[in-house]
Amino acid sequence: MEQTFIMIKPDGVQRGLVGEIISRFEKKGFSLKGLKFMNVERTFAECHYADLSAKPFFTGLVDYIISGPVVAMVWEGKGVVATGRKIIGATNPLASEPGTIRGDFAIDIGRNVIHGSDAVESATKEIALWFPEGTVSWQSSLKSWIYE
Ligand code: IDP
Ligand code: MG
Repeated sequence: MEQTFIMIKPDGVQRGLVGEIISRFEKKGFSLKGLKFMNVERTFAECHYADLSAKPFFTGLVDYIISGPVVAMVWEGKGVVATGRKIIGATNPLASEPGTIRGDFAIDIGRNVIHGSDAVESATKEIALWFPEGTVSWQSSLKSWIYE
């Protein structure tokens, strides 16, 4: 089953959105497979965002991610990578639809509350980076009520 990496950024934590965000993924029917509350080192954040290292906002982005604790999660389910991105909304919250997490809770692109993997390949890389110890193996007893 497909998995994605979701991270509640420091602003999401500070603003008390952890429960709300987890709830949206849970209510959709996705399964939580990994969860950590942690501070990240600068070099770790640089590694996570390595693809953006040439961007002018890179240093500011890394400063933002290391500015406080984050919630790192792995969610599992059919189509969870693409649907997770839809639940999150567009990168710039001013363009995110109402009903999405960024559309409902954010304004600035540099304070957009949450990260989600953008493809199955990047999800695999990000899960390996953030959860080198592996994830939790379990099966929700609701599975047959969510999948036909
Ligand atoms: P994504 O988070 O929607 O996948 P990316 O393009 O991968 O968007 O950018 C990663 C993160 O970098 C964004 O979520 C946002 O926090 C930040 N970011 C992207 N573009 C800008 C910008 O133009 N100014 C400031 N921060 C940006
Ligand atoms: Mg991205």
